[in-house]
Formats: sequence, structure tokens, C-alpha cells
Amino acid sequence: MIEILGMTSPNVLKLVLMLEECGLAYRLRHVDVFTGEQRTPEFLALNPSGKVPVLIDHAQDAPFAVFESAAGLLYLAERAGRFLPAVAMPRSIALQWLMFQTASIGPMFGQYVHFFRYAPTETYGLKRYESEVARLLGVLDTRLAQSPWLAGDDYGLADIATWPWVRTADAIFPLLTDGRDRWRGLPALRRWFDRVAERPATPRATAALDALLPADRAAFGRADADALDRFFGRGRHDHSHKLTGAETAQ
Ligand SMILES: N[C@@H](CCC(=O)N[C@@H](CS)C(=O)NCC(=O)O)C(=O)O
Repeated sequence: MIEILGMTSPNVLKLVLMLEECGLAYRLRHVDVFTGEQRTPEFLALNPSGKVPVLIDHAQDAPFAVFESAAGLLYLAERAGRFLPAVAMPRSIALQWLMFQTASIGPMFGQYVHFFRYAPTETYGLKRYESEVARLLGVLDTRLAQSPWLAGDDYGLADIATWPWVRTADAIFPLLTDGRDRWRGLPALRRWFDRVAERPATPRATAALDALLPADRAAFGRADADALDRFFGRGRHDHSHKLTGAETAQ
């Protein structure tokens, strides 16, 4: 049995999509990131970076934890023998597009969500991330105009990693949603998005993730101003999880 510790976020959806595609049994455990469950010693023992998702494989001799969503995807691909070519050059292409997601799409889209939703007085950051997100969407569209899937002829890890972020973009970003001409200038990306949405595993995965929505909303409602400042990294830089009890008391 695989357990995923997570919330309703695109990085968590990647792993749920992969599990549904592979037909592997799993359960989802909600983590209250708004009040800081991901910074407890127990959680940091699973993921030193204090983020969701964490994948735990309970089928090993002792439960085995994997942090970083793409590392989780690779773990599952190797366990299931699916969605990652074994041959060197196709495998390299698959890893290039997977790394493009983890190094560029995820971090830049994530920052844009932050500035768009939570920094109403900030314009510099919003503009910077908006132009980078627009550029990245263009890179995806150009690639998908030449190739049916991101890494070539077969649906694979890069598509599974990228689709949840494009879903978020479609739901949130004005680049894709402002008025009459949605997906303006991104026809190949849109066709790819719809083809992934039509795969049988995809609605199962989004439904499983969306079932966490009430827990996320309740957690957000419980978080006070200080907790939200910590969550958004808006306060003093916090190294508290690195300190011993004695140091913390000083
Ligand atoms: N590169 C990491 C990013 C993980 C990440 O940013 N997770 C967010 C939710 S999508 C999170 O845990 N936020 C809570 C926090 O930052 O404290 C991955 O792909 O797993």
C-alpha cells in the first residue's frame, strides 16, 4: 500500500494521477499545511524540506518515505515499470521534460499563484512571474505542436507532472481565463490538456484530490494571521526546525 501525505495542490495531484494510471492501491492522508503540520519533527523526519507531497511505501520491510513529487513519480515508474522509457536517449528526453516541469513550471507557476492571489499591493513580482509563466506556457505549446506528448510518442512522467500545473493555470491564471478567448495562442497545449483530461485515470485522480478540499478549507479557516505569515514565508526567516531545544530556549 502506498500512502500520500498531501493537500489539494498540483504537486500532490501528480502522484495521485500516477497511482491511478498504474492501478496501484493508495490512500491519501491530509496534511494541515496552514497551521504548520509539515514543520513538525515527525513530518520533517519524512521530508526535511517540510513540504507535501510525501509518498510512503508501506510494502517495504520498513515504511519507505520519498519526498519531492518528481522523485515520487520516478519511484513509482520504477516500481510499476511504466511511463519512463528504459532506452538511454528516449529516457533522457523524458527526464529533460520532467526536469523542465520541476525546475521551471512548478516553481514559477507557484510564485505566480502567490503574487496573483495573496499579494494585492505588489505589482513588480506579479508582472515578473506573469511574463515568465506566459513564456513557459509558450514553450509547452511549441513542443506540443511538434510532439503528441511532452517526451515524444508516448504519454509519460513529464505529462503526468505538468498536467496538474496547467490545470491550476486554467483555473486561476488570467493568462488562460480572461474572458472570451481562453487559451489564446496555445492551441496545441489546449489539445494536449483535453487529451490528458479524457484519460480514464484522470477524473479518478482529480476526484480523489478534490475530496480533500473540505479539509483544506477548514485548515485555512483555522489558521491565524501568524500561521499564515509563516505559511507564506512573509515573516522573519524561520530556521526553528534546525534548532535543538536548548538553542530554542536562548
Ligand atoms: N518541489 C516540491 C514542492 C512541494 C511544495 O511546494 N509543496 C507545497 C504544496 S504544493 C507545500 O507543501 N507548501 C507548504 C509549505 O510550503 O509550507 C515538490 O515537487 O514536491
